[in-house]
Amino acid sequence: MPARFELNGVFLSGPTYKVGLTLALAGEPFDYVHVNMMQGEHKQPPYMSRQRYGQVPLLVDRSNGRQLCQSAAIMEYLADMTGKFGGANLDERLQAREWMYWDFDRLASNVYRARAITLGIRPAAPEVVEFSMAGGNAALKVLDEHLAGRNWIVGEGVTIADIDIYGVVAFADDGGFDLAAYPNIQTWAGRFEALPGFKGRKDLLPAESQAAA
Ligand SMILES: N[C@@H](CCC(=O)N[C@@H](CS)C(=O)NCC(=O)O)C(=O)O
Repeated sequence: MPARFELNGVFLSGPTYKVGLTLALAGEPFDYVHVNMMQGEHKQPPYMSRQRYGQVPLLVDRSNGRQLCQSAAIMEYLADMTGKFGGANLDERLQAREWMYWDFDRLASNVYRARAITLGIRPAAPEVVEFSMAGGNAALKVLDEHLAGRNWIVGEGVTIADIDIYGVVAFADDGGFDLAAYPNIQTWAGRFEALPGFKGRKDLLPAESQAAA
């Protein structure tokens, strides 16, 4: 029987990793469909009719036919559906959402951009690299200070805010950021990596489509 969830994405993609990680930590098996971005599959009508932005990831919930885009929105959906990682109460849920919006505004934008430039995926002028490094380091400092004396970003347990932000921090090295400068982030990341079901970014998503185990 096919798995309930079908994750469409690319193994190198941070947002795809975030969604796969949420599923893995929640103990939800998923079929994985590789989207051939090199051949522009994500901009073709069959894919765009399911993912209006022409991006990965796309999550299909086969139990009800929903086709969901935007990693943060997908993670909120998964928290609702599984009853996991959504926060212990409304205040925690709101705080988790706040951190996720902050992530895409300040952290992910800079870290993912710096990574894409460093890996040669996106050409850019040196000023863009400087801008991204400065913005990324400023955001890492905010996160590091917030994590002082805390186990998790919100409340006393793991939330989708941790998963979302870990899904950026895991790519910081590639972007040339030195995480040794952020000891609280390093401690938190180690704690996160010890969670049951955790898989690193190089182990979670295959390079090709794969049915759930
Ligand atoms: N805000 C989106 C960002 C998704 C995103 O940037 N995906 C990239 C791959 S990592 C993509 O599909 N890029 C192709 C494009 O934007 O045309 C999310 O979180 O899902």
